[in-house]
Amino acid sequence: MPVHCQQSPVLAGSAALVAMGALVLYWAKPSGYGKYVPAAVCLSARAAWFLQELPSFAVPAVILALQPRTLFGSPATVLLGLFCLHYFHRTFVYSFLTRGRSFPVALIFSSFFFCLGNGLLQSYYLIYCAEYPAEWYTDIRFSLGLFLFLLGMGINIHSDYILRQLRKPGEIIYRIPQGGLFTYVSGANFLGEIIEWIGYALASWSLPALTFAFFSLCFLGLRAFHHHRFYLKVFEDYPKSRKTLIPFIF
Ligand code: NDX
Repeated sequence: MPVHCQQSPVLAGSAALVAMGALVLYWAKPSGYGKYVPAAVCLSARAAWFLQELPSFAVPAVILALQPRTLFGSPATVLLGLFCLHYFHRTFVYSFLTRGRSFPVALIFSSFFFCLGNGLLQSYYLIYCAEYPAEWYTDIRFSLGLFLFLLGMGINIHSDYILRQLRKPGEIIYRIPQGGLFTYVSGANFLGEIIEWIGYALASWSLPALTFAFFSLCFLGLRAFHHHRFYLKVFEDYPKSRKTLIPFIF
């Protein structure tokens, strides 16, 4: 373990992600935005997604920029760069394309601090604690993890695109998603993101990444369950063969 790595914040941050994931499942309530938005003070979806996801991009991007050029190309900087890539898309592309409904201001604050904390945790661990052998890029954990990360990101972006095409600009209506992995599951975009963060945890072989994958599985898995239940309730002709999150299984 490098000399300037403090174990305690890494363990505390990872434990917090596990606790939040468990809390999400224990409460098992629909997350109060999108289909389940309560009557609350809201901000437009574009502004909300930009503001709440920004820390997950800005924190690792600044930490990477402060690293000596000699460090660029090391597994830690490449892995942190992948994290930045995901959140660059979520912050500057997804948020400006979304046709979602307004987002509760209270949730934006908790999301902002969630993304700030997760950005700090993943960045701190990779830059100040992680150690990788010289042959890490040829290790099966890195190559399989990178493949899953990119596969999951592709599924996630494609599925979110399908959802966006269900509405004309300004519409706030729900229709049955068709095509892509929505042929098999109601939470295709969530399945993509879960695969992505499982791949990231494999490629970085780190506790913080593993616990973020666990949190995403809990939060998005439950959200897929609520979406599937919503669709079955609202659409009589919802495809009966379609599963919630895992094709042909669940
Ligand atoms: N944001 C991650 N909990 C969350 C914000 C809320 O990125 O304190 C987790 C994220 C945060 C949450 C975040 C963490 C936990 C928090 C919570 C707030 C409170 C909570 C902090 C940070 C908390 C405790 C106390 C336990 C700690 O109108 P609309 O918006 O529904 O329209 C939707 C549209 N759409 C349709 N349109 C037409 N017809 C249909 N049938 C449609 N179905 C959907 O598509 C949207 O515009 C769009 C996508 O909607 P949806 O519901 O499918 O996805 P959504 O949940 O909005 O996520 C969007 C993307 C998606 O790719 C997903 O994978 C990713 O963001 N995401 C989302 C949530 C968390 C996350 C990733 C992650 O954990 N990795």
